[in-house]
Amino acid sequence: MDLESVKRSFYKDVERANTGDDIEKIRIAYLGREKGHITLILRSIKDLSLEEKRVMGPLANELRQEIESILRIRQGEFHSLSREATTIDITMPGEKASLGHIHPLTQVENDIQGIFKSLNFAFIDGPEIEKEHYNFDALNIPLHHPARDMWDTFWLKTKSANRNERLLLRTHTSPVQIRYMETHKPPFQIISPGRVFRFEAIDATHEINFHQVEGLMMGKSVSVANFKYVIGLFLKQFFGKEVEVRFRPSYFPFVEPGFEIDIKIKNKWLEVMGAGMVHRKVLEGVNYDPEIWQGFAFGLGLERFAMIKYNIHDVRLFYSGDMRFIHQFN
Ligand code: FA5
Repeated sequence: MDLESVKRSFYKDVERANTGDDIEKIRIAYLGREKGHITLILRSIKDLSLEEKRVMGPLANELRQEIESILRIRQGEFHSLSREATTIDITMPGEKASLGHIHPLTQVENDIQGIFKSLNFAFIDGPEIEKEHYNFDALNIPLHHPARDMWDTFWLKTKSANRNERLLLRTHTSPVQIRYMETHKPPFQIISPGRVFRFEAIDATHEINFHQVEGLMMGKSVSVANFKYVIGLFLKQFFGKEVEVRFRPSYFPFVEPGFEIDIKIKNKWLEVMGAGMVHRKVLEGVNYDPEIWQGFAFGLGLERFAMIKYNIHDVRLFYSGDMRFIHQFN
């Protein structure tokens, strides 16, 4: 038989099959080691000319694979039908349901929230699509301020509906500070975790889409000492042990003084958050009297904390979709 007729007769036979046994018979008729139709064809290929071999070899193998997979599917169908028909043996061990689990980043976010809640911080949410005003201007970063270059921005083509303002994907969680202060009177302490976006080159410690947790504590006598104390408590609880921490002077337009905090892992410092005392211009912008109210703010990188806690060397793994990575956190 030639390939075409073998194929045609195979499909006819499969259509007629009514049981798993029928399928097994078809398997032997076509793929049987001695006289299976496909086996015979494959065996005869060696007698063909080189030209013919090149054509027939792949075609015959393709048909063999097609037949194998059809038979496997049909056999499976008959198998499950026959199982359904039998009575259930309740003494058999059950089939284990496979359960999903929390993504490591969500886990770290939950841990961080839990710690700050225990320190009496309230949890606040903010929008991922943000107005230019909240992401920049109200944070003392007006248009043409060179500090805008610190945050490479994804701008949206659409403008805000009511005021025709420019919209963007927020580059940090700091706009939540302004939104909250505009509508609340101090004293208070809040945290706001969320997704942020930056149009920058990706590498082992930088993603274009990552998460921050913003913190803001406002009161009449809040100082840098309070910040150091709160962050110290947080770090100790989060890592479950003392970690080596370094405060470095730094610049953010919305704080004064400003600093960055690094944690030492494997003898290398990794920057994990920016922080500082809220700038008086920001306070004035939300109608807080800077002579009365002062506060500290910080923005930490969630992925960086997860990387240190679980010893992960590359931030890109979190979004890789590689289940071998994700399942390690079951
Ligand atoms: C800020 O975004 C400031 N809004 C932080 C801040 C808040 C300062 C309040 C003062 C007061 P920065 O760009 O440094 O700062 O980002 C903060 C943290 O986010 C970094 O320390 C780092 O942990 C993390 N981070 C920054 N860029 C990336 C990135 N591309 N991928 C992953 N994590 C990042």
